[in-house]
Amino acid sequence: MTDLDQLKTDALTRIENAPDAAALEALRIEFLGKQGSISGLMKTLGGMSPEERQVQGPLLNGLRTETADAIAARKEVLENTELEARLAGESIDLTLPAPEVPRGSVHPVSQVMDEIAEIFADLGFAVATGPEIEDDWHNFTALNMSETHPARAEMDTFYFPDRDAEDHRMLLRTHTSPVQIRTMKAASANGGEPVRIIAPGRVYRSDSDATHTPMFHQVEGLAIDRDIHLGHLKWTLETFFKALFERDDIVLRLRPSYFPFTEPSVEFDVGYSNEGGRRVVGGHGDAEGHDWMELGGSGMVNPRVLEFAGFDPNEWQGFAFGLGIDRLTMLKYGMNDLRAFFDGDGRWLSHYGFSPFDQPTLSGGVGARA
Ligand code: FA5
Repeated sequence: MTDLDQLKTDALTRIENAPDAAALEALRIEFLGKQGSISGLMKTLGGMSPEERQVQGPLLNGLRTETADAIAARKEVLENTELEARLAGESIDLTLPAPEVPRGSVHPVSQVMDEIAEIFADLGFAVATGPEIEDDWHNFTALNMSETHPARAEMDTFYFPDRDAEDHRMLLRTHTSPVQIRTMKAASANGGEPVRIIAPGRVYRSDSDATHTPMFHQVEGLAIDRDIHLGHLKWTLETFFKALFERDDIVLRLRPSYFPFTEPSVEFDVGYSNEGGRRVVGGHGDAEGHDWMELGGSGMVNPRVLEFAGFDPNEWQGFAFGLGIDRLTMLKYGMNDLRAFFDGDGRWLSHYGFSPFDQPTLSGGVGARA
């Protein structure tokens, strides 16, 4: 065997056995790099006689090509092996069960707020909002409660120490009624236009026991037009409760009452019965085994309030109502402790909460029932 044959056998064997890309690269440098052994032999061609070069030239060229081809072939094998190993390691077993991801739930109060907005949207009411940090002008004065009005004291109010730029006392709104004022002012600024809004949201009163919490939820309703009367209010409330409780036998009782911002004022109750310790809405409250539950206050918007908000009371009238959403939620979903709503207990929420992907929808909607 010539030296050349020996070199070739040696090179091809080592290339064939190179364990990885780095070892293969080292061999390429060793044989074919600038200082490589085969490159060195190629350089000797220049010093040979033409006869010798004619013999050695093809041999050396052949050796160089074969070595380069062997390196390329080995490189491909190594790359394929590496790819296969990676694919095997990264394979996904689609039959494995998906890992459990803890999922939140929709709070019953949020659920009922959505249902309320849905029903009133069917009746043509838009949703309006207002700030929870209010000034006493919007919360009281514009609602016909002057500085000295006794009704101010009835709503135990959380006040801030500061006053705003117009020297109004700042407070946490005690009801959603200031949204009436803000909405009417915006509508009267355009020269006066009909209004139909509901305003759901948080309200605050410094008061806490089994049926009262310092923060609770109300929804305000307001309809202003040129020919609104108490009959519209009664129909609207009745239609709303029938849709919310998904029952046609809802009986509403309106009782004369007093709110400074409505005249006349009425409180409204719904009839319910007690079934197995659970209140079930429906039927006449005076019937055997039945009673009435107060759900909110309402009335025709006091002409003074219309004036405060920029409407001419000789031309415009309206009705307004405000009801407690938390009590409504208790009635609809059969719960009996208001305070549990705000404890943030995960077990309570997973029991009473609603899946964000599978919420109950109102069967039929208002159109089907009206
Ligand atoms: C008002 O807040 C009036 N703004 C309602 C109104 C609006 C009258 C528009 C006329 C026109 P009242 O203080 O009665 O009224 O509260 C209304 C409802 O909120 C109550 O019927 C009750 O359901 C609920 N509510 C009142 N205080 C609490 C409380 N501390 N915790 C839970 N719910 C409450």
